[in-house]
Amino acid sequence: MSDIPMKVQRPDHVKSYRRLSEIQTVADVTDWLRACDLEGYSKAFRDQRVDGNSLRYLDDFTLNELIPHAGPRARFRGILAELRNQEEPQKTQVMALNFWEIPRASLKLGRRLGSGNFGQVRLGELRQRGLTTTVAVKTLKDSASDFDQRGLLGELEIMVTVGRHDNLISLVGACTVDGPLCIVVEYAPNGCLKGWLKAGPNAESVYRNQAASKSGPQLPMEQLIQFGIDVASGMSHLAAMQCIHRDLAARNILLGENLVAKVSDFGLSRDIFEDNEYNRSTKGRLPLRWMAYESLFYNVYTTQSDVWSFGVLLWEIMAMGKRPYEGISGKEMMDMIEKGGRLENPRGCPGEIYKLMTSCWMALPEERPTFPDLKASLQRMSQDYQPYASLLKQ
Ligand code: ACK
Repeated sequence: MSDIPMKVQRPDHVKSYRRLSEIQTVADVTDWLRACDLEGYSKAFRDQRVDGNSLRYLDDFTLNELIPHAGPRARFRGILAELRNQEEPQKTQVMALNFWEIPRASLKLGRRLGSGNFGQVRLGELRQRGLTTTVAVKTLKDSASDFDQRGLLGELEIMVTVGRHDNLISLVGACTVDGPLCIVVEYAPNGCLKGWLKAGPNAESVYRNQAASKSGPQLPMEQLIQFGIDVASGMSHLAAMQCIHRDLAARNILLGENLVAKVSDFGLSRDIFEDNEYNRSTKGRLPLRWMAYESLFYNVYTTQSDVWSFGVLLWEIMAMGKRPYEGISGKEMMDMIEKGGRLENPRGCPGEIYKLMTSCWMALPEERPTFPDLKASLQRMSQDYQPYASLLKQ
C-alpha cells in the first residue's frame, strides 16, 4: 500500500489517513485535506459540511465548486481514487468470488435462450442442498477472445459489487474454476421487455382500454408506468453503488414473476470507483439511439447519461417496443440531437409522461432528473390511473 502523496512534511497533529473509512467527520475531512496539502480548500469543504460520507459521493458539480482550480482538483481526484482503490483490495474481490463458487456438477445446462455480442445465455438447472432451481447461465461463445473472457469476468465482479435488488437480475453464483467461466443468474420467466411490448396489444388500444377497464386491478397504462418505476428503482440502486450501466434499453430489461422488470446485462457497465466519468477508449458497436448528448459527442458516460437512456427506454415502453428514431440513420439521428431535436411523443402517450422523458434529454446532464426523482414522479403519475380501482376497494 502506498502512502498519500505529500509535498510538505505533515505536522505532527495531522493523522495519516490510509483508508477512506477512517475519514468520518467534517473535522476529519479538514484534517485529511491538510495532510494532502490541499488545506487552502478546507474552508469551502467545511462551509458545505462535507463529511466522510459526502466525500465518497461527491458529484462533479459540487467538486468544481469546492475546488475551482483544475490542477488541485485533478490531484484531489487522484488521491481520493487511491484511497478508494485501497478500500477494494484485490484479495477481497477474490474472496468474494470464492464465496459465490458453484460446483460444475450441480449445474445442468439446457437450451439456448439467446446470444449477445460475445456471450450466450442458456437455461440451466441448479441442484443445491436438495433443491432444484431454474436459472439462466451466461457463458462465452467458443470463438471468444481473451478480451471477451476479461469482459465476462468484469461483469461477474460488477454483479458481486452491486449486490441484490428486486429490480436487477441478481447473481446466483458462478463456476470460475476447472473449465470455462459460467455466470449463473436468476431466470426471468417472462423474457425481455422489448419482446413483451411488441407482442402485446398495440399502443393505441392500450390507451383506449384504460378508459374502458378502469375497474381492473392492473390497468394496462398502470402496467406500463410500473415498468418505468421498476427500472428507475433498479437504476437508483445501481447509481448509489457508483455503477454506470451504459446500455440501458428495453432489450436489456427482463421480466420476472408478475412482470416485475429487472435491469440486466451489465456487459457494458463499468464500475466507477476511480472516477465518476468513464471515457470510452475502444470503439465497438455502440447503442447510438440510446446514447446521451455527451456520450455521442464527447465519449463521456455518467449516471446522468444513463438517465438519458432511461428517457429513451420510457419512450420505447410508451411506443410499445417501437425502434427509436425509426426511419432515420444513426448519422441523421446524431445531427438531429445536436440541433436540439428529440424523439416525438408516441401516439396517445399522456403529456406528463412525455414531459418526463424530455426532461431526461436535456443537453446539460445536471439539468436532468435523477433516478430517485424519476421513480417518485412515475409513482405519482401512476396514482392518477388508479382512482377507480381504489374507489372499488373502499
Ligand atoms: O428476449 P429473450 O428471450 O430474453 O432473449 C434474450 C437472450 O437471452 C439474450 O440475452 C434471454 N435472457 C438473458 N438472460 C436471461 C435471464 N436471466 N432469464 C431469462 N432469459 C434471459 C433474453
